[in-house]
Amino acid sequence: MQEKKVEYDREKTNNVALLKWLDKMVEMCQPQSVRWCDGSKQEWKELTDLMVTQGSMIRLDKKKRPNSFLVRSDPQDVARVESRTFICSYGKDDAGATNNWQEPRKMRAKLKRLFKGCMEGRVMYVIPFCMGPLGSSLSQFGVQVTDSPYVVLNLQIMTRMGQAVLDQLGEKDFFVPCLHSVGFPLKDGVEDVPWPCDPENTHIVHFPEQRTIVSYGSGYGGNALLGKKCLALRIASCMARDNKWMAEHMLILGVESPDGEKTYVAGAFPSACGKTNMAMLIPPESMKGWKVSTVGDDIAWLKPDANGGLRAINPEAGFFGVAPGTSWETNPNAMESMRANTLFTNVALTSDGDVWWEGLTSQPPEGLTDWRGEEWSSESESPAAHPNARFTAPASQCPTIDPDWENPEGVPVSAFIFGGRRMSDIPLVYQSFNWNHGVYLGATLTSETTAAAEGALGNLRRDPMAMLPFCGYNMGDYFRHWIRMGKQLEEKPRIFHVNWFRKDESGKFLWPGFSENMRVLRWIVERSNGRGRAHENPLGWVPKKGDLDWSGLDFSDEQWEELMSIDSEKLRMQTLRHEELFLQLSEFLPKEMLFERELLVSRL
Ligand code: TSX
Ligand code: MN
Repeated sequence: MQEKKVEYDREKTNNVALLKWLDKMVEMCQPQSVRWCDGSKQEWKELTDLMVTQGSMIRLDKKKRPNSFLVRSDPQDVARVESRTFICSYGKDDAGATNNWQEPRKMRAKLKRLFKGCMEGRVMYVIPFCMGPLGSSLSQFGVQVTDSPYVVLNLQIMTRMGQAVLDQLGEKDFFVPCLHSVGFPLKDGVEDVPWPCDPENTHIVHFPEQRTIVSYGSGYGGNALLGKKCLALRIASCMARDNKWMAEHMLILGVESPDGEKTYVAGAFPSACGKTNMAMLIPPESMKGWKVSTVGDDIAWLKPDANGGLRAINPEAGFFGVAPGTSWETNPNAMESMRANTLFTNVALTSDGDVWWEGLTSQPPEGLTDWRGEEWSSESESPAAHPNARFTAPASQCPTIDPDWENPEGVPVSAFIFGGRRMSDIPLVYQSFNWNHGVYLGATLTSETTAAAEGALGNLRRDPMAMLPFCGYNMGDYFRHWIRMGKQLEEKPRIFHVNWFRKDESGKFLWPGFSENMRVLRWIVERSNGRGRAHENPLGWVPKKGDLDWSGLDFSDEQWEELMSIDSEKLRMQTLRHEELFLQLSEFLPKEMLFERELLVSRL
């Protein structure tokens, strides 16, 4: 095959490093043409029209779901693939035992073979993007090249992108090069398919020292929208370690008290804990004057400020949320956010051109088409929407979006919350005794899984700080970085653990959850502001029933006692037994974590 010299517009930027990188990418991938993306409405229209015409996308009913579209992925390309995600640091120990590692030189050789000619017959889209508000010192630039118009459309919602980014990037500023291909070249008369991909050869690769990302073979979510998990978590966690800030898998929300006091908290929750619902929480009407606002639902970048406190931005501009389970009952703000200008992936299609998924309504409507494009009825064996079906919606459309969500200075964070799904043993809420004890709570974060899964302890799965799949370096060093941040900070956020999912003996949830979580949130912000009462127990500082606001909720003393009870003997045995992850990391584990474990065991 003769290599063609593909020309492209070199006048868009004076950034020599960018042009040099693009030259290399174009020569390697051999696209038919190159298109600079500008993030405009015109571009959105052209690419949605193109995908609809190609049969890759369905325009939803213009009245019911204006300017919104449904995409169905290949059934083999429906989620992140952790087994194909690599951290290619020079040393294996720098990636740590919880990451896949391969020697960078070997990986580069493999990727070169995969990428050679991989964009033949396709357009290479060049997407300059910014994670974080434009003009913020906490933001980071990236440039993604991709052969997927679906990626361009998603990044229009999820990031700030286009010419304004190129202008700000200027000539020498640092950016993260992100190379992506679906791995389906159109050579020798190969016909295109609605969702091109190459599942057999999928690779999601990070080079933390070079701060570069290469992704091949998948067009889905975190595998393909490289600004999100790859840049904003894996690469950013390495930048944060080196430059003394924090890149965390956390929601950010604001709490406003009736007298106008505003407190921001950030929260890490493993999957299936309702993190997006929490980020968009609506307080119960009976708690008059209390308000919650949303800064972000997934990722927080936090930097120490001049006063020794922490300030946070949401590096994203949209929500890439799991659709199933989202409804007007569980999350009205998410429902409002996706009323228009939204991309839906792998949800079901209704006969009147709208979307549906399990949990949206108690009864499915008649005449559904499932996520694979097949007719579906309630007798069908499989769900109508894929369990990992997504909506991509602009954050600006969220009714509770915080007035400061795009403040370049970020928002001041007063508390961290770690949450797990724990059916039987952990109380509703407790506060750590101090920073290092709080780091221990995050490091030992554990959640119940529905099925016996990889890395599971029974059906309990360890997910330290909800970062296990997203930390770009050694987890032991990551805990050490947290401890070091605590030493650096004058005004440390207070640290809490919550559990909305405790059940009684008959299997009934003890806590009503959802809006009622505001009662816990109120106690958390009052504690963080130096008020609010608490009492010592072996796990930490806990509220007595009278320390929470119960206005408008019937909750008996007996229910409260059961919800907050701890079985010291059981917890002690568990602490001693469930050491798998700690042992896996043992030679890198900070001694402070071992001390905290010893202290906990002796308190129990
Ligand atoms: O998101 C949830 N949150 C956080 C909300 C701000 N969910 C859904 C999790 C699935 C991803 C919850 N589910 C929460 C919760 O606080 N709590 C529960 C458990 C629960 C489920 C149903 C009820 C109560 C608790 N229903 C009734 O009590 C009627
Ligand atoms: Mn996430």
